[in-house]
Amino acid sequence: MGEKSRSKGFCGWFLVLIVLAVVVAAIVITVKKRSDNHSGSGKPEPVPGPPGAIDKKYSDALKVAMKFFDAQKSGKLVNNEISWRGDSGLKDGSEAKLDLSKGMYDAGDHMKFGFPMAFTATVLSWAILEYGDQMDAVNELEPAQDSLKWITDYLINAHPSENVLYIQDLSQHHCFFNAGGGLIWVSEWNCLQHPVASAFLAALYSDYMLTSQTASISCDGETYKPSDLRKFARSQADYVLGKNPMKMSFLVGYGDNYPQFVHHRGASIPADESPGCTDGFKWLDSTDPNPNIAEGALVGGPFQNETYIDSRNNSMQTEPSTYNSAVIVGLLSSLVTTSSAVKSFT
Ligand SMILES: *[C@@H]1O[C@H](CO)[C@@H](O)[C@H](O)[C@H]1NC(C)=O
Ligand SMILES: *[C@@H]1O[C@H](CO)[C@@H](O)[C@H](O)[C@H]1NC(C)=O
Ligand SMILES: CC(=O)N[C@H]1CO[C@H](CO)[C@@H](O)[C@@H]1O
Repeated sequence: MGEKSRSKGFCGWFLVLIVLAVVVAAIVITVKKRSDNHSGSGKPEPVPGPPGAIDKKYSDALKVAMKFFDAQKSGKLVNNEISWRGDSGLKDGSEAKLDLSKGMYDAGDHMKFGFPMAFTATVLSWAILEYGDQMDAVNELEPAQDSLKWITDYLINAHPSENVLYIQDLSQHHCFFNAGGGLIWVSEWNCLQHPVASAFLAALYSDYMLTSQTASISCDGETYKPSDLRKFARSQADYVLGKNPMKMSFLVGYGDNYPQFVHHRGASIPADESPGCTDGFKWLDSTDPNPNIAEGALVGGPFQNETYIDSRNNSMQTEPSTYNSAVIVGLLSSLVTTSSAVKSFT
């Protein structure tokens, strides 16, 4: 307690707010940059240059993370490579005479929430816009674009006419903060969404600083260089991938030790079963690990005291989501090679 932890908490919040503010700036700059070129203003663009050397750790993790989108697809699956997934939601929207069969289930249940899906599409498209070349360098650009289209196909159909949008809202979970050790920690429920999103934005901001040749920024009396922001981004990614007191990777399928009791209907029910809606609780309550691996799932993550209870009924820690996947894909794309901007300006 006392001054120190409070000011730490403040600085953490401040950092989160700064990186969030950058979202708006980055979108404006990116859009402007594109339209400037199209209008032929003749202003020189920052040259992104070729992606640098590939970092195997982040490249492997990116390949794993990208797979979760496939596990979440609704509708008639195309080139499905997941043995335990099949077609679903084929009649969605039929009551309204709309084809809402595509889109993605947002988390462990069979729910297609509009706002999380829109968030996922926004972050994913943003990551592609910023780091598409990095994704391409490790053959992950096409899968990313394919997943994005799977969502936008749904969203476009869900918006059949002006002022009409078929959506479902998601209630907010309570959040609190206490800036803690290595991991930025904001909320007990799905805690990893915050550090991973902050890390993605920090990596991006670091690249923008390099591109605009900004030497440093100040936060709460501290000065941060682009390399500091990138270091922070890496620290959060490394924590998620296993560099933590639990020695656990929170990205399912990455590393040797990852969650086995992911709160995920498809992963916890044997593929040859076809239970009714509420029959699934039989498997939820089972003490056996999931029969199917929800590869690429980024689970909710640890408590503030750095413990993780790997239990299917513990959804605040063990449930993955597509919006988690969008931010981890963004973060890993930014780290997958040494930033091209770094090369250009050092
Ligand atoms: C860690 O925190 C959780 C959630 O606050 C709590 O339930 C659990 O008992 C704590 N574990 C330890 C070892 O302190
Ligand atoms: C959740 O599961 C764990 C172990 O699988 C069990 O010990 C605990 O009692 C369960 N809690 C609830 C609320 O069902
Ligand atoms: C990236 C991009 O679109 N570059 C274009 C910008 O505009 C010039 C001149 O119109 C084109 O030659 C570039 O290909």
